[in-house]
Amino acid sequence: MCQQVPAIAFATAGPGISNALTGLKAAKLDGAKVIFISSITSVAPSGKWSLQETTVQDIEGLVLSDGCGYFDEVIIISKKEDYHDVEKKLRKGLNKKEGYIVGIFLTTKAQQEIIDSENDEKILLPYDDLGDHVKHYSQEIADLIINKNAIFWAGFGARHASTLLTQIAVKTNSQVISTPRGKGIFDEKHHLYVGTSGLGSDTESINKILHCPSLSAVIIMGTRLGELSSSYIQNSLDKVKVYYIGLNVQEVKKNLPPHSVLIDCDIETFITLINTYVSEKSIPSDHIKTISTLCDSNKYYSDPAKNVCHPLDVMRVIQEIVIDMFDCYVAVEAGNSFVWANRYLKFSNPLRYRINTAYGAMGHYACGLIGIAASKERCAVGIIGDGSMLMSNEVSTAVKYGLPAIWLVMNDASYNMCRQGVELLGNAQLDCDIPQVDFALFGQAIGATGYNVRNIKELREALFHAIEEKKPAVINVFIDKYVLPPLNDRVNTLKRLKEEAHG
Ligand SMILES: Cc1ncc(C[n+]2csc(CCOP(=O)(O)OP(=O)(O)O)c2C)c(N)n1
Ligand SMILES: [Mg+2]
Repeated sequence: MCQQVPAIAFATAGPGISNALTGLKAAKLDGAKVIFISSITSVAPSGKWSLQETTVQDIEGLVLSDGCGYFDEVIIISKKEDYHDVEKKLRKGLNKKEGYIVGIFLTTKAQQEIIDSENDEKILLPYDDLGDHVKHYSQEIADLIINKNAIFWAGFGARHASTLLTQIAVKTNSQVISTPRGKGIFDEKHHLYVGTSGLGSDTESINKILHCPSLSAVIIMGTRLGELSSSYIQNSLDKVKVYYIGLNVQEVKKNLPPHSVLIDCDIETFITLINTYVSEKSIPSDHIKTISTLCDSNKYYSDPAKNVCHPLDVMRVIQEIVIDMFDCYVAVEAGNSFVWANRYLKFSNPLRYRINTAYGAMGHYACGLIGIAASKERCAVGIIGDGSMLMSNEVSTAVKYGLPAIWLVMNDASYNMCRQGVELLGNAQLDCDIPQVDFALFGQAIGATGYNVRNIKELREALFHAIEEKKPAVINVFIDKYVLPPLNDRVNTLKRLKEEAHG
């Protein structure tokens, strides 16, 4: 997805398809390009109740005319001639920069037919034509960032514009906010970085900057500003100009203040245009301060008497070893890991941090970690809750293919985000306990290296060793379940939504 290359996934009929739906929906919401290929059994139900029977009817319900289903398009192949249209449809769909999830389903009859390949022409992505309004707005925005005070707010869609965005922000002294998926597009240690918006964010300080009287514009790009990406703080931007740049303006429209200017353009192209108006201006090096990370403090939070790690110390060691020392990929799972990592980890490079804020399915990265590790370029470290790890994982696949994937399990014997969320909302307690699991043993049983960690020294050693080894590993970190993560933002959003619903 990061390289804009489509992925192909295969599954069997019946449960193969239904098990894939969560992943496909998440991919759709993330703007990925996936060609999903599966068998189906027949066009209509046979009436014989055969095992795993899957029909055209079952599949057609997965795509909706308003674009909100599991697929953008499904293609049913029930006879040889049905292949004729496939190439045309794939060319059209894969040319869309905003993502495309297509399902190709072959009936049992079609699976037995062999077709000749007639065309091996490459599928090329066309370049966008620049309309006059795009040129006009690029000049207007350039003028604002050069002569006034404007802020960039970048999401994952801006990842390919990282270098240019950085140059422009530094040259014009413009501050940058990022969404969780946009972390690292602009160096989070740079003094112009404001912080990460959405779940876990420090909304108070971000809001202070967004409502500073001298601010004239907010330039948003590459994010749909969904709840976990924004906490909907954009709705309060009524005193400044708001610009949205991206190829999906219609999708985002309702989630922006009404006075926003929507610029339907590829972000990289638009940023390149802005850059042509921004003159070369170097900032003297002594003006460049950096933001400190958890590692810059002498303070540790774990209480040795408790024999468990404080989550902030875990984040500190991840910052120190996983990010700053080894520049690994980091993926975080739904649950408290989302909150701790969004707020406290700082990335200086794009495409290192992965989080699925749109769908937030537990198991997303306990499984998806292997996809990131498959490049074998660098280790992929997943920060995964114990509940998610028990729900599903792909440690065995990593062992089979010798992938450099490390599952760092935040073991609090609890569905803790639910436990603490319910408490913070003032609702009656739910049973969120999970029996404590020895995930080191679990990892070893599958063939990975397993580590049990109860303090920061052990965590440092385990992480260092696992990353150096570049083999599948499960690091079971016992953490303090009573510490509250910075969840207030989400809690307040939920309270506000509840109030709005009740008028
Ligand atoms: C498939 C799925 N089921 C349920 C949820 C709702 N949910 C979100 S976080 C969470 C608890 C996660 O527990 P754990 O993985 O142990 O993480 P923790 O919050 O304890 O760190 C649940 C049940 C979800 N996001 N996805
Ligand atoms: Mg847990």
